[in-house]
Amino acid sequence: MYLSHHLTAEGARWALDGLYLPSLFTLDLLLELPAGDLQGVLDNLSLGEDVQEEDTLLPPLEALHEVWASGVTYLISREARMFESREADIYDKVYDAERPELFFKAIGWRVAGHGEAVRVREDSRWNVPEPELVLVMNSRMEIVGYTAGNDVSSRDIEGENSLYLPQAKIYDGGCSLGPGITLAGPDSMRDLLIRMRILRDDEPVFDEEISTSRMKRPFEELAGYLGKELTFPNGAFLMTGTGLVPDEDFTLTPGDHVEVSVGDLTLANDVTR
Ligand code: DO4
Ligand code: MG
Repeated sequence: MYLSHHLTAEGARWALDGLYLPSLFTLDLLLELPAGDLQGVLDNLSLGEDVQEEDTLLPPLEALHEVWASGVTYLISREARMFESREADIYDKVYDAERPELFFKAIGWRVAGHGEAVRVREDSRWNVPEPELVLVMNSRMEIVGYTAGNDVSSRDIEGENSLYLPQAKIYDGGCSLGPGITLAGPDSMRDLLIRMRILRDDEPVFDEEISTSRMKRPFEELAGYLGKELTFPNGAFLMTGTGLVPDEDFTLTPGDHVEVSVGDLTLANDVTR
């Protein structure tokens, strides 16, 4: 089952497998439900007309959904951060620690969707896209789906001082998600291919892939830590970390085009100032 979010003449509407759901349907309400009830509830909703080509695709979340992120969940992310940072050992420690790294990334209204622009910070000279599997969780922190995400990051700001992490990670145009949500349980996500392509002047300058099976921590552990002392009555999104890092001499530049594929979902964004 695939959920997509669109701007229609009557306002924002969700669609299931390409057919519009009732206009009162919200993701907020769906994610209040236990995982075991989702399929039954969706099966009983009456589906309307086909999504129209002129209906703009919106990011697959609502204004007040929170997007969180985990970090240093793949070996390559640990190594890249140890290279860029003056405090290399913190990345080494968190990779092996019982408690994962979790940080706030974006509120729903600030997230860019498929086809919208992402940005690099003007006060940063070294930036990268981070292609990530993004878990969709309900109010009980059960994993009920996934989407693709780009955790655009400033490597020099984070590298200068790890206390600058929020500035390296949270800014206008620093997060994209999409195109839609594949509703599925966590077992279907354990060996998904994540691919990132970066095009500059229509030529690929980066094209690599990795499987989610290379992730150090189980998804349930990340979701469990996020929900330990935080409640999300309408669900939450969790980026699960990057396993693909361009070489040190690469920086993302306005004009670049980034494609992040997770399984059969592809999120594409141009980079602007
Ligand atoms: O520790 C900083 C952030 C790590 C991150 O975003 C990642 O590994 O994807
Ligand atoms: Mg990341």
